[in-house]
Amino acid sequence: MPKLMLALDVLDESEAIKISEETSEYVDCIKIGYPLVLATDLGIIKRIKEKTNKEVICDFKVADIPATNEKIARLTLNYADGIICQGFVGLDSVKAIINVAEEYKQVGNSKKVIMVTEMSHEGAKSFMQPIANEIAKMAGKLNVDGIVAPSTRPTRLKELKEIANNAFVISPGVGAQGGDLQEVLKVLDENDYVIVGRAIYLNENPKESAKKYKELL
Ligand code: O7M
Repeated sequence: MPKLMLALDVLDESEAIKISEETSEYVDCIKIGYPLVLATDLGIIKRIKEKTNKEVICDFKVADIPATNEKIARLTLNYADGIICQGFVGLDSVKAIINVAEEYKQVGNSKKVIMVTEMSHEGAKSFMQPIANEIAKMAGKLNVDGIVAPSTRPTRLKELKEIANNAFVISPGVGAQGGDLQEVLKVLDENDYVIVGRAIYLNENPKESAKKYKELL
């Protein structure tokens, strides 16, 4: 059974803390990205970790030259347990992030690097989909910890998971984006994560919704 990753894309700190505390019984990992960090500050990652004791992955989909990626990774991994980057920028840019994570590993602090292959929205079909298999191959070459692949396209999810076969998969698209959870469950295993955001945090009872997803998984 895959694990549940909460996408905590709310814009208010007290709401973020309330939802993450309420749902923590059912959530395995919390993903925080630009919406919440820009609405508050990078320290929100630490504050959510302290309140929930959960692993927190930072989703900045980092996509810059190696020197800039390195700076972003250093600042982010100071707080987060893992960082999400784009793969389309190429091997050297992703490697710069892996190098920073390696420095942490050397002092016994494990940090995850997760790389986006193909995104879940319609527009991803135009430019990302045609190169996504190559990006997934690069995931294997670089030995990244995980990849991001879409629950909105279970066939593509399966292909990308098979190509990047040493990496776990974190997969968005179930819930608000209409992905078919039953199909997704045929593809993902116990090392992988289903990402759910709005279907939990916009629900009038986020705890019940998180419980429902945990049970479905
Ligand atoms: O369940 P939702 O649709 O409210 O939220 C999905 C989350 O996953 C949200 O944080 C998105 O930014 C993110 N996401 C996608 O929806 N599609 C992608 O292709 C990739 C991501 C993502 O998490 O990338 C790391």
